[in-house]
Amino acid sequence: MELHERIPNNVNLATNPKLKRALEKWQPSYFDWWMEMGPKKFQNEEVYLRTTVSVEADGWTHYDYVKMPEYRWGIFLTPMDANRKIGFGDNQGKPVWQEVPGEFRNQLRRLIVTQGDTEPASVEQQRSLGSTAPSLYDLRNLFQINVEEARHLWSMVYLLHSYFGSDGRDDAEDLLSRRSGDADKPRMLGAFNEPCNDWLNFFMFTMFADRDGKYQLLALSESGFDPLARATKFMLREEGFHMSVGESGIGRIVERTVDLMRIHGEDNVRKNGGIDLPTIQKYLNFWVSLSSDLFGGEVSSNAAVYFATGLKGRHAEDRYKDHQCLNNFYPMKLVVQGKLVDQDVPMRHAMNEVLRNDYLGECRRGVIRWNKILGDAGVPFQFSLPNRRFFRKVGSYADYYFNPSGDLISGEEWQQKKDDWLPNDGDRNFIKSLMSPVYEPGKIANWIAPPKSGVKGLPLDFEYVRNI
Ligand code: BYC
Ligand code: FE
Ligand code: FE
Repeated sequence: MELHERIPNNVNLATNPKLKRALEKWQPSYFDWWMEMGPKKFQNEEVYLRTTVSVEADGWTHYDYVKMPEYRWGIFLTPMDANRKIGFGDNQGKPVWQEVPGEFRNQLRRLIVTQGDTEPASVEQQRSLGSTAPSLYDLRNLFQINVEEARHLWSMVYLLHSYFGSDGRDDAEDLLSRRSGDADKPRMLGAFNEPCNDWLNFFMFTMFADRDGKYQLLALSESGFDPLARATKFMLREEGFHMSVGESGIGRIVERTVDLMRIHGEDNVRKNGGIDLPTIQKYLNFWVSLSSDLFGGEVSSNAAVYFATGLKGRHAEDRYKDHQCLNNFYPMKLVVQGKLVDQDVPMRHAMNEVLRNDYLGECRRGVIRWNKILGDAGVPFQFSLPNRRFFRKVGSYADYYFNPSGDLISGEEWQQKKDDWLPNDGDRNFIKSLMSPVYEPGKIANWIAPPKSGVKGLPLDFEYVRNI
């Protein structure tokens, strides 16, 4: 490990002066980006953060106070397995690639750039949230996620610089010049251009969009391009925390809402400064749909090529017997002449849907845990995942209207009902009205319950962010 380095890493930067120079040249642009587009304010405060310092199973992190601009963003890949073979597709059984195969260069570059683009995008989306944090504990968690997403950017930039020459260096610059939500230079994928400017959005984002991150990383960590597999495998270690912030955040909101209902009666949640359950359901509908779009089209020739070439696999390929998928089909409902009909799609073309299906299964398990909070409190309301066809902007369903149960409906019906299904201006303004900061150690905003425990066994009233 080379922790004394300017760029902590386990990729032998010290012995590769050309690469080191290239990354050190990119570094100042990165800092400019961080100061311009990273968390608004709070750059001089001391935040109790975990820093990734090695790839060992235990002791890979270090916890301490650090000012965010002094966070040591490093490059870490899981250790190489010299015998690793490509696990699927037309090249199954051949040794994995340590260099970019020329014939797949463009596809590989596109996958890495797309993955890389989401990381800074999420930091940009979340940059204003510090000014309305419900507690110091939550403020610290926000910044933890922000610095780690920025480290994920470093990971992808390392791959671009190491393996894609001057094209890769241009890509790395571009990753710093696109901006979430910008009309002229937007981020690449839909969900990463949506505002994420209140904490209900933030928790939904980390629950559902970061979980897309997890599944995409799982698929990329099967890649036959070994450096990509090793980089993404390591990123997955950090990802667990991001999703737990989302799931527990929503859980804490639900707990608080249930409390307010018990104290003041069912219909008075908003009046008493809490978030009513139907509003939570609407935000859930919104972010599940947007995040489902991140998996790409249901029927995708790109996905088929990624699988055939061995560039991007299925989540946990080991679970499957057949790693070729040449003779099987995936059943889907598709719209044909204005009607939903059952169709069998050749499996390789259905790989986006295979991954999305696994993802939605895990989302459903989260919803069940929130419903348990309601059930235990005797509240007769249950959250549900919207159908995968609901409110889609990408793929086979994008040109049609569906209700949350997945039935095809008319445009008029959509117009009439959409405000019951998705957050409307009134909902968004109400949520905004709840957002005021609580920076006193141990104190918490009215609309959310405290967490079960603090960070790393520390008490809740620990000063997670110092010198505010
Ligand atoms: N928005 O053939 P298809 C994360 C386009 S998140 C707008 O299915 P493809 C994180 C697509 O470009 C994980 N456009 O596309 C989370 C294509 O356009 P063209 C990020 C979209 O490329 C939280 C057309 O639709 N990682 O890490 O096979 C915080 C046809 O679609 C969208 C990855 O995404 C969209 N959502 O599949 C921080 C992994 N989706 O070429 C971080 C790498 C599709 O016809 N990326 N289009 O003009 C991929 O594997 C694939 O690019 C995708 C899309 C699965 C995303
Ligand atoms: Fe990430
Ligand atoms: Fe994440």
